[in-house]
Parts: sequence; structure tokens; C-alpha cells
Amino acid sequence: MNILSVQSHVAYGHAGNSAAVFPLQRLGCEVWPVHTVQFSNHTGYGDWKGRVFDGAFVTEVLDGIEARGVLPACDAVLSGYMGAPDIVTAVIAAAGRVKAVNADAQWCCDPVIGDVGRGVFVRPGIPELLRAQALPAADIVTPNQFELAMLTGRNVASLADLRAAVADLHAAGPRTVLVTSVEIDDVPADALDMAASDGNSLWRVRTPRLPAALNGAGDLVSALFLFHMLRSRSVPEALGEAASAVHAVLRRTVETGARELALVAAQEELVNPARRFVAEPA
Ligand code: PXL
Repeated sequence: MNILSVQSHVAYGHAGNSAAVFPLQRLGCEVWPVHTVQFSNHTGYGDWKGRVFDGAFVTEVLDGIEARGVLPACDAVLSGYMGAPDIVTAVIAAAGRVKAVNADAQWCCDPVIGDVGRGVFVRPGIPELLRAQALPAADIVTPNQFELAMLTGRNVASLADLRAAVADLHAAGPRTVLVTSVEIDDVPADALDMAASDGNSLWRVRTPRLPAALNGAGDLVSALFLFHMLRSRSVPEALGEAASAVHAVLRRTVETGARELALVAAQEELVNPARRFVAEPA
């Protein structure tokens, strides 16, 4: 399995490609990382060094990969945090180029915009571009509940709201929708849900809520979900596997008191999570 992963990269800690590449490799995937930024650390710290690359840089690296003749062997494009609007445009073009040479290739787009605690943390223009241009071209999208609400313009408070918003996203293009950090009114305070839909059915998986909000967890979930979708072609299976592995990593992180995802320490559980959570029809 070959995944082109176009995301941010941080030197210290784990977000973007720094949260996705190692887990995918540990699961047995070849990853072709293309970095949209290189920062010292993720932006959750409030300050960081480094720079945002540009769309032309992303396109240039893709041109070089294409020159190797390997693009038809690319099974999926995974995209996440994009530092600037022209990078969104370049990633859409990159996904289009891969799909033009491999009709089975999937674009899994994590529409990174923000989250409940922090609000919007991407540059102006990015949410609009994601909605208007990325959604119609993506096969799988993995918003958190905050991003789902922003992309659909809906308030998401109940299961009925969640269903309606997910239906809106499907109508915009993607065949598969994963919603992370689901906090609708029927979720107990000590739990955290994720939900996923294939356009016909919605499934939910519930894990115990851990006392930590860790940057990069969403990037890890998207990578795991994409991997298990490619492997199993089953939305409920991919949902259960992704939830089980991310929960294992978060639990290890909390146990060790780390501020960054304990991906290396928990690597065995990326493959074989100690606790398995099973997705149920919603
Ligand atoms: O997890 C999303 C993300 C990705 N990449 C970088 C980030 C963040 C969120 O903080 O700062 C660099």
C-alpha cells in the first residue's frame, strides 16, 4: 500500500505528517510524505518557528515523484493541515493527478479548520476553499464535529443534527464521512464518540474520555481510518480499528504524562490495540 501524505511537518512532537507517517509505516504502508509547512512544533504551543511552504513547492515535489513513474502505484492521497490557500489548490490538483493515473485511488481529505476549544486556527480563505473545491473532489472526509458544523453551516447538537450534517457532506461529494470528537447531547460526559457513514448507514463507536486534548490526535485518526478503509473497504471496521488504536495511544500518552502523542511508546498497540472498541449502527 502506498500513501501520498501531504501535510504539515513538525520537528518536535507529533502533528500532521509527524503524527501520520510513522503509524502508517508501522502498519506496513509505504508513505510518500510531502510537507506543506515545516515548523519547530505544532501551533498548540502558541509560538513556533519555521515556515509555510507554498503551492508551487507541493506541485514541484509531486512533479519529481511523477518523474519516477510511480504515481499509478499510489493507492491514496492523505491531506491535512494546509498553511495557505494556494496549498489547498495545489493539493486538490495533486489528488486529481493521482486519480487520473489510478482510477481506484482515494483522496482522504481531513478538512483541518479548528476545534471546539481553540476555534478556527487556519488562515482566512481556507475554510471556504475546502468547502467549495476540496469536498467535491474528495472520496473520504474526516472533519471533527466543529469542522462538520463549519462546513455545513449547521448547528450539531443532536443525533438528528449529526445525520443531517453528514448527509449534507455526502451531497457535496465524498462517499465516506468520518466525524471525530462527536459531542452530541446523548454522549455521556465520560465518553467520546466518533461516527462514520458510507452514505447509507451511520455507525458510532464510543471510547472512554481521557483527561487530555492532544494536538495531532485528529491527524492520527485520519491516517488510521484511511489505512483500515483501504485494507478492509468496510466503514464500521475502519471506524472500530481507528478508535481502538487512537485510544491506546492516548491512554499511553496520559499514563506517561507526555504532552505529545506517545506514538513510539505505543507502537505495538497501533497494530494490536489492547482494548478493542466496536462500531455499532447509530
Ligand atoms: O493537528 C492539526 C495540526 C497540524 N499541523 C500543525 C498544527 C496542527 C494543529 O495544531 O499546528 C502544524
